[in-house]
Amino acid sequence: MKIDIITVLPELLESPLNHSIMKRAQDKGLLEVQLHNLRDWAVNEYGQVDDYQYGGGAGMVMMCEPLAKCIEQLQQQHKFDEIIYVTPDGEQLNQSISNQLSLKENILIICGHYKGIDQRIRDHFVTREISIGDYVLSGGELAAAVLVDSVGRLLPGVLNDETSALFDSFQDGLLAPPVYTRPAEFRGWKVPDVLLSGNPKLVEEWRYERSLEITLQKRPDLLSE
Ligand code: 6GU
Repeated sequence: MKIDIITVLPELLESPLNHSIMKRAQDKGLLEVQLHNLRDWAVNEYGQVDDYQYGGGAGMVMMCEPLAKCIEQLQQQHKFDEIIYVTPDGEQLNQSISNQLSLKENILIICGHYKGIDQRIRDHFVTREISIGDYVLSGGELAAAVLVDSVGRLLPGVLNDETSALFDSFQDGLLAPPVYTRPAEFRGWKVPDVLLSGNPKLVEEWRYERSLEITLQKRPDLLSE
């Protein structure tokens, strides 16, 4: 899978996308992420990519021309399955959306800043708008990093048995069960006996029951969907 990202702050994305599992995905050739600095398509020598909004009001808006030119240049390299604008007024990201996106070949993500991007880019290029939750970030970069991480880790071969996505919270509509590691007793706090039983069937049953219990307790909305 290839993900292109248009941003005015590539530095904000470099670190999160080049460590741990995202790094492994790219090293293995399963995921390619390419950052594009929108200032390379600026309208003048000062690197301008934003301007005041029509109708007045505080805050700058990212201009059509740099975005359109950048997008069109990237479109000459390949057709995008989705052109995603990350924005607080988009549909809220969830595991099901990440699963869907993980099946795509080429995705373009546009990160907004200031008051956002000119509506005409949304109307004429963007195919999907995604938010990562009901709060406002200073720009789309951190949201894009979240999106790429949640999608990238689902690509076949990225995770191994130990990190398998199959047992993640949400993957089966339930929250994950509690986990424990050595020692079996710490300050008198014991690991549940069943996990030491060596009986995989009992362990699996216990985990499923804990998952149900925890989901009912913390996120009953997940069970009624
Ligand atoms: Cl995608 N962008 C910004 N700026 N803020 C957000 C968001 C996105 N999702 C939640 N808050």
